[in-house]
Amino acid sequence: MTVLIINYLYHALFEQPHRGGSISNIYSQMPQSSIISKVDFDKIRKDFPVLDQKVNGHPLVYLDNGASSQMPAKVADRLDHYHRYEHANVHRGIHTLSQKATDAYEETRRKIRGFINSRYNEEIVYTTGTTDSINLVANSFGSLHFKEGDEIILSQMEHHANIVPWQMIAEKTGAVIRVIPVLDNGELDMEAYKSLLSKKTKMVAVIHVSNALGTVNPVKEITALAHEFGAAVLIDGAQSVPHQPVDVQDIDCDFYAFSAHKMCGPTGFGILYGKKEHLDQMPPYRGGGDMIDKVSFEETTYNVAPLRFEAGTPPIAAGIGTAAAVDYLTQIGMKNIAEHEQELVQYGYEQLKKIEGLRFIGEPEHRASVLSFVFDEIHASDIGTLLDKRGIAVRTGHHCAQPILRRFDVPATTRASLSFYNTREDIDRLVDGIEYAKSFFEF
Ligand code: 7TS
Repeated sequence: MTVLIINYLYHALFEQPHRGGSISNIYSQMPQSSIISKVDFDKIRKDFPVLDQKVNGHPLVYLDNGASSQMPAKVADRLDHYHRYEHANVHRGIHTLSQKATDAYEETRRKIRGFINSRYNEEIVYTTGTTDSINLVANSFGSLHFKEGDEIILSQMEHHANIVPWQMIAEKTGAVIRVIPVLDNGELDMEAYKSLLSKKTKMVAVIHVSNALGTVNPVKEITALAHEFGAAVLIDGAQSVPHQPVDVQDIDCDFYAFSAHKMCGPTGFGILYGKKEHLDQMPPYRGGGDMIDKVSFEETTYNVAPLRFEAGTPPIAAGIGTAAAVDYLTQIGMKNIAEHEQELVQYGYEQLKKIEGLRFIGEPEHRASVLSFVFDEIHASDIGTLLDKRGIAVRTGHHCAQPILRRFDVPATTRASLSFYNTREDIDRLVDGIEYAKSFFEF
């Protein structure tokens, strides 16, 4: 009986495979006229009520999107509606409300599949964020495949979320971590990467877009090179999915991790994409309800992937809100978002470069959404505090990427991280704010 119910749920939740092609399912389902070709980004800004406020007496300029992006009213409304009228637990109730919640929650899997063009719904694992996604792979894939002397290749520009989980599993299994160095311009040293690869390499885990430098890494090439040696590849996509179209079949990576709260969605929800062939083999990472097939004190058997990785009551509302965020971004078009942000980040780069004493950390050829800089005579936290007095929100510090800051011999940077709802005026306000901050320090 239990098996029958699981089979029923499995077939109800997951559809047939979606093969190849670079056009995402979501685009192909949508009438072309509903995809805005020339987007009015000034109008789009009005979708974000949070941006329409004063902070310390000044209109807010929000340039901390790398930490977390803002939520449009449509996504907030979706969350509110769920909480008020639709709430029930998922994957268990026979009653209508529970089935409706399950349908809405599972719809997210289908939407994410289209958004990143994965092949199957079952390749989309729900997690609580990028950090959780990477921990899942490190623990589950790592405990299955790593042994003494195997090598895990990371890069020098990783976020701590893509360093520490690998160190923890390396300690348990005897695997060894190797690091791809970063060049002076903030790009990966690809020649060094090639020389690190060997038959011992079991995993290459690299960031798609650096949260500390803005560098866009050649993840397709990195993946192809790793596959020549039979190694699996995990891409940390926390800073890429919100800013550009991502196609996991085109990259051909084995795993891809990202967070909803950096792409106009709620906190507490994230995604792990994993190739079916891997997920089907991987053992569960957490135990509890929902992830099992049969439980007895003698023996427990597990559910199929991805449910095997989703123990306990999940963040249902956040999952449903994420589908609304995907709809919202898809309606604007990720290609339009990427083009707009490219224009904006280039403008920001040129304007900031004119400021005397400002030094960029990272000057890569391909940059996405991040401008990270220092002044030799002023600490980043002083800049950040003075910008805040002008209503300008930036992040200062090591951005949870201490190794790369050490590489550039700085303890902290000031980071402006952009989103599509930012404007040239926001950049101009940032430049004014920096001049204001500088005026407190005579040198
Ligand atoms: N990977 C990258 C590249 C990130 O930028 C972040 C968060 C994470 C992983 C972790 O994501 P989480 O949602 O699991 O926390 N980055 C930042 C940042 O740059 N400032 O605050 C958080």
